[in-house]
Amino acid sequence: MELTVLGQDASEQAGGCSSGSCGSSGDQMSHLPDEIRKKVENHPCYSEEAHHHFARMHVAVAPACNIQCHYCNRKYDCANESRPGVVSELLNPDQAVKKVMAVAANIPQMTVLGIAGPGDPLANPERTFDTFQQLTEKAPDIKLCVSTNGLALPAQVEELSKHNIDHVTITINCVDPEIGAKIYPWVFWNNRRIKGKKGAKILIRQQQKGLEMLVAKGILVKVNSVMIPGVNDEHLKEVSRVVKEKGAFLHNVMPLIAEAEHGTFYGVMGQRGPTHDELQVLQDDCSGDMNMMRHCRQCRADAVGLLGEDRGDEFTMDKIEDMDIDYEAAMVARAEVHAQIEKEREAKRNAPSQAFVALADLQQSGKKTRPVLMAVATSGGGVVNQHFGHATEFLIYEASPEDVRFISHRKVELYCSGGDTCGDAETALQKNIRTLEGCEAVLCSKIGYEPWGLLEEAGIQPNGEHAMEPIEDAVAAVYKEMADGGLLDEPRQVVAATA
Ligand code: CLF
Ligand code: SF4
Repeated sequence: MELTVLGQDASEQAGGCSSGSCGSSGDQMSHLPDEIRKKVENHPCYSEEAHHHFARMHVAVAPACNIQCHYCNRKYDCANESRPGVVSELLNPDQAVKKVMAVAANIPQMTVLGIAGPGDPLANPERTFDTFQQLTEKAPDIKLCVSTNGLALPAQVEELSKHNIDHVTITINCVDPEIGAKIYPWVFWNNRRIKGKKGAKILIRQQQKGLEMLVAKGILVKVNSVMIPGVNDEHLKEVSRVVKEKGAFLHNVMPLIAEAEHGTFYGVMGQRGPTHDELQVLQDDCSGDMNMMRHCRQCRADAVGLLGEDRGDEFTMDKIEDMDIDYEAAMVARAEVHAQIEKEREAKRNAPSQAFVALADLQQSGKKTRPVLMAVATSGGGVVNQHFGHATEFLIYEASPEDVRFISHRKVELYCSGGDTCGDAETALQKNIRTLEGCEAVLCSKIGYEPWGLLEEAGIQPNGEHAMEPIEDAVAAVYKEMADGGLLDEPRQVVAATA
């Protein structure tokens, strides 16, 4: 059997990277031309491996929008990048630049500034480009990124390229106007509101044209698609094929989030979002055609920090006013931190992969074992380093005899504030355990007695033995332990999750 670790040939992997499984991560970038690799290697969205190390921030400078999506009610941030139901404080470009400088000085891992709302950035070109212009001059080490619905994109491609923007996300939910009419009730085009299929046709045409123009300019394009069961789920495979053919670099299929309390059309009409399994199946189907992003956190339009964490509260405008920022000194410190991170990543790439060794042993033993999902608590760095009770999300990995691959993340509620209270908030804890349904092990740095017991009751084995180890190595080691213990010879006995 051919052995792959993280989707690579064993021959590539021996002595290679042990991190990341996203189509764009780690050594999977080794086939890319240098110029493109440089653009993605420190971008937390374009590289799954980089998202363990580098942070992004958004500034909410773009209030208006030029289309209507059925998953948006405009009270909140643009749901093409954000979870619906969160609202960002609108900033003017000067405030936004001040905020970026403050965050860059305090979070040296922040490498990317994105504009993703709260409306559509290209429907607000003056505010968006004023912000980019100022940042190009004042913080040249920060990569600039923008996310758009695509309607105004062709008209702005030239301007985007002048501002040195290397990364553009277009949300493309369909390439068929029939389907588009079920997602977009109208678009605002040439000073008129154009409804239904006709409007969707214009939007699709603009998106496709914009994609082609960006690719022709050498700008990397990520395509976001919102998976809407019964509306565009099957069709997204076709979308993936088309956008790949046109040169998109990465496809990010995100789940629809529709709740009645958000007041969106879909929410009120009871349109459901996909289950974890449905999303994973579609992502796997689309990944045959192109690189898939599986680590998107659907961040808000003013998100700050590593993906999955939100440090926005530390950088409100009133707090920033009191900060004394020396950006030149900060640039030096940022460069040092980046060099240190790069050193660690390089060491990791060059270290023999323990994951590879564990799986190779398993294969040599000839045992037939089934794939297993495991949840991992991490606060960054690509290692298992978080207390079970301090996790607000778990990364989900699938281990099999062939590879260890990143699948998704699942959000949970913080139920433990530390110390002796760990495990007191039973209801939240039980809910979190239900969220981990389907997983057979959870890897963390530490865990209290009570959650340990409840996890075991739910058929999920807690494991704190691999603290500070690289995630893939730890997952592979636990998989091998399970296999050696004979736990993977039979199909899994499903245990009802704690109610
Ligand atoms: Fe922001 Fe988007 Fe740029 Fe990333 S987010 S504009 S590409 S810097 Fe990233 Fe957040 Fe997902 Fe967006 S995790 S919502 S994909
Ligand atoms: Fe809302 Fe974004 Fe759609 Fe505009 S593009 S309607 S802001 S989700």
